[in-house]
Amino acid sequence: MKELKSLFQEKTQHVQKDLKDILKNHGDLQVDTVVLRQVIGGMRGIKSMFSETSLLDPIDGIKFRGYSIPELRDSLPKSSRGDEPLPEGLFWLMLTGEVPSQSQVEGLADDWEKRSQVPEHTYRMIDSLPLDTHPMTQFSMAIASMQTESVFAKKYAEGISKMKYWDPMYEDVMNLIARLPHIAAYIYRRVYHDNKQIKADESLDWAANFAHMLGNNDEEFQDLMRLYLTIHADHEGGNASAHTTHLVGSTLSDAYYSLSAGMNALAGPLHGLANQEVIKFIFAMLDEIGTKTPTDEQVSKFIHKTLDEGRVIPGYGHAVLRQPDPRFTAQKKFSEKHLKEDDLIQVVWQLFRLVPDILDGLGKVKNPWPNVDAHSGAILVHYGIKEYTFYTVLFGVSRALGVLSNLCWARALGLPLERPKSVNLEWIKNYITEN
Ligand code: AMX
Repeated sequence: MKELKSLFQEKTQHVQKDLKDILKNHGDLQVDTVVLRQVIGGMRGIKSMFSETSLLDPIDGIKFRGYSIPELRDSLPKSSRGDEPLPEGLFWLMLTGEVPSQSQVEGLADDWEKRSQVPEHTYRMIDSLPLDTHPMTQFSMAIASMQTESVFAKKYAEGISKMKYWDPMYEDVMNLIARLPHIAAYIYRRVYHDNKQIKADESLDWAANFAHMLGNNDEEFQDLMRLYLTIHADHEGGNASAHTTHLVGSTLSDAYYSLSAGMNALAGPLHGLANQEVIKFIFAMLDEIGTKTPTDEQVSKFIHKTLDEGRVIPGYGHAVLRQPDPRFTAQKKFSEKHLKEDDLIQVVWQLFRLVPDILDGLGKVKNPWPNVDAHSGAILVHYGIKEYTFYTVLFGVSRALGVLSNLCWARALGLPLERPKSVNLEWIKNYITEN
């Protein structure tokens, strides 16, 4: 899509100029201090990365180019058959900083449709894996297997100038995003539906076509997928999947290597896998209590038991957020509109009433509120996607939009190889003695 590509290039030139001036005139201005707790404790909160696509506020939650989730739901173009924003629009916004018009998102959807041919060997590679291979493993390997198609890797081998890196990176990113729903749906149908594959419907937008290929043509489900794929896309640069993708990309690995690595980070239970862990937790609780409609007392007892066993309550807590996650709230609003009679949704809301006070009572949890993963599983179960080991793949398809637009920016701005400094225990002890 020429229009998006040239707009992106134009925008990057302005930012490039700004960054150059900033580095020249203010490069030594201090933005943060680092204490030993952060060195040992996962670098929490250290301001040390540059990412244009979104910014996370502990209270207000994520803002994509200044737009909060409720604002996105109001401002981004929608399908004529739904009320939720089209993820194509969010990608455009992240890449350019501008809210696209209806015809621009339709053009982008058409472009992705044209680029969506998955190489045959990727399907053969997926087919060679045992059926019980975790869907995230299949997804990450499928992405890496398409590296054979990388335009960036080919151009780099030919000796392209570093001023032009952004161009083949943009092509890889567009091709990759176009193919992800096809790969994800293929994995889903292969593992859970006897490999009965469903052909793409070219008339549908990116998210609705994904819903169709998964096997559900309900318009409400298609709209859910638009919302889901929008709200999971980005959470600024420091979260594990975004940071991993960026780190790998900073070595000039192409988009396929970088995204595959990012997906491996998303597959961890403290990150994207939490969405599968939440529904497992709810099912285990209902199973043990023996009812679909437990009392508050029964639920509280189960939460306490889980904590006493030294386990976390999945879907609650966050490294940055200090309020209920607006992505949770957006899913709650969707459920209030469409699914409020559903027993499982009621349990999600019951947990929302009970868990925060219990976590607060532990006296150590910095954020007792629900995150994005606390709600999604129960909604998916309602629409027939009950196979929860697949949930993180859905998250991954969405997260690709954010981390890959970031990768385009990184190459356009010539951001360098990431290389923070690590220290050992001896260094820390000496430092303490000296200070
Ligand atoms: N249940 C029980 N204990 C929790 C908790 C939860 N949901 N969230 C935090 N804690 C505990 C931590 O384990 C830690 O305990 P410790 O001192 O004994 O090790 C203590 O509270 C302090 O942790 P924190 O500073 O509040 O959180 P963090 O920044 O270290 O970790 C997170 C953040 C998300 C990993 C953590 O809240 C957690 O494990 N939550 C459950 C898993 C989850 O929902 N992950 C998804 C996050 C969103 C995403 O990436 N998709």
